[in-house]
Amino acid sequence: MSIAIVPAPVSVVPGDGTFTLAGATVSGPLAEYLSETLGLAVVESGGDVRLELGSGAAPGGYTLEVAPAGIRLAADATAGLFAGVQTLRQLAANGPVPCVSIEDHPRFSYRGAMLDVARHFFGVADVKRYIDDIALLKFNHLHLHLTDDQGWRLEILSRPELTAKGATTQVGGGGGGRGSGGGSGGFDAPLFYTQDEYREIVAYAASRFITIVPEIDMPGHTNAAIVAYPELGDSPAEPYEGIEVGFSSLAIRSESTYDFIEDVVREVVGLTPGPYLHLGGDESLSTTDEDFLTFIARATAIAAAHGRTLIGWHEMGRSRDLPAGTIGQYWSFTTPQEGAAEHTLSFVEQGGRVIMSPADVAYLDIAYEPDAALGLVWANGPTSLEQAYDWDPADIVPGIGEEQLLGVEAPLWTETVRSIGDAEYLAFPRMAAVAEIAWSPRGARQSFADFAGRLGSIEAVWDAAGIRHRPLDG
Ligand code: TNX
Repeated sequence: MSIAIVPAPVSVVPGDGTFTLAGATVSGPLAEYLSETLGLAVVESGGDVRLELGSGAAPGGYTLEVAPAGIRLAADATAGLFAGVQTLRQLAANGPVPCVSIEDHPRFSYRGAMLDVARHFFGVADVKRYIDDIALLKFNHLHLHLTDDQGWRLEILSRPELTAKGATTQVGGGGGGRGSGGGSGGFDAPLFYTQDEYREIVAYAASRFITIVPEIDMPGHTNAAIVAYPELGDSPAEPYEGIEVGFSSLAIRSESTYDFIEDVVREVVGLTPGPYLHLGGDESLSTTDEDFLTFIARATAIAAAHGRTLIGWHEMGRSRDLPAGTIGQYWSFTTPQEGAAEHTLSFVEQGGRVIMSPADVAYLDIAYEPDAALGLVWANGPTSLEQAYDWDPADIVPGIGEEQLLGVEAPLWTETVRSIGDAEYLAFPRMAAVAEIAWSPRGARQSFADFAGRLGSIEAVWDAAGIRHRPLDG
């Protein structure tokens, strides 16, 4: 019996025979979750499937032993057990569980997905679904792009107009449609998260061992904030439903801009338990170079005073005044374009590390093929599954290797994405390719053909969970 797991584990030693899940019991931490996902009956202790803490497995990792008489899954921390459960779900997807001995641990501690809820809004139920989708592939961070020109999506109590006036629009209009990502009409619900809803997302993510990384993009991508509070801009702004970028900027020389950042950061940090805060910094094409540097130094200092590790898109590395340890997120191509390598190295020189999201391979919003109804075509796109698999984050920027990398992230921008089903179609199967790059140590990865051959097993899980995906042979 073949054993196919995505992302590829560190070591897989097949055994003889199978274990039958039907009628089996489960005990230990996460027993309830296994009961929900695989239908096992929970028992106090001594289950046929035993989940155990304290194994000596590597950080974030697990060991899984499947024998005809029972299954033992062990890890040092519950997050490792959770990763092992995802492996077990794949092993169980195609009938009896094959006997096997697996040792596994992640290559990178930061394995991220990003959802843009600004261009099109996605309600709480949709975000929870995406959280479950990415958990299956052992992602452990969800970056939410919460603000952009088209909308401000998080309630800020000290700045009520941000959502009263700045959240009424999204790409292509169609306000309302909450829960379906908009565009379907018929509903009249607001296109933002109340603070309670955001807390609900954070808690749900935590139950899947996923850390929410909130992004408040600045000084560009701020049209919606300026619609809400005109004093934040140098000129008045109108609500925007198009897909151009680079036309907005906060007023750099006005003190009210920095009061605003203080208010927003204070509230976002108060709502978000994770260690990271993403401040954007990309595509500030309407901000002069001098103003950009002035702004980044002040804005990052305000944010860092709230005790979080900051993340910025790689353009932020133009600044040499970053708080120590600020993380750079690289979104140029696998061959770095103008300035991108230098700007990314600047984070490392200032004591930080790097998250790799090369747009020509890791952007899930790029179309799969020319003339596709879904997805953008730029970044050398279309982007095939093979292209999404065939790269390595340690080979992109000279001077940024394994040690300098915090991890890898697959962003999904939503200019063309109007429903969570559309999001899933663009994400799967390419997100499985990025997951393997983020999780599997280099030595555990083989050829694209080997990867593609293993995808059938995870497809069975996608189908059982009702996750939309592009046909694997398409
Ligand atoms: C570039 S990536 C952007 C986004 C767009 C995306 C579309 C980045 C930091 N900025 O504003 O949505 O391309 O693929």
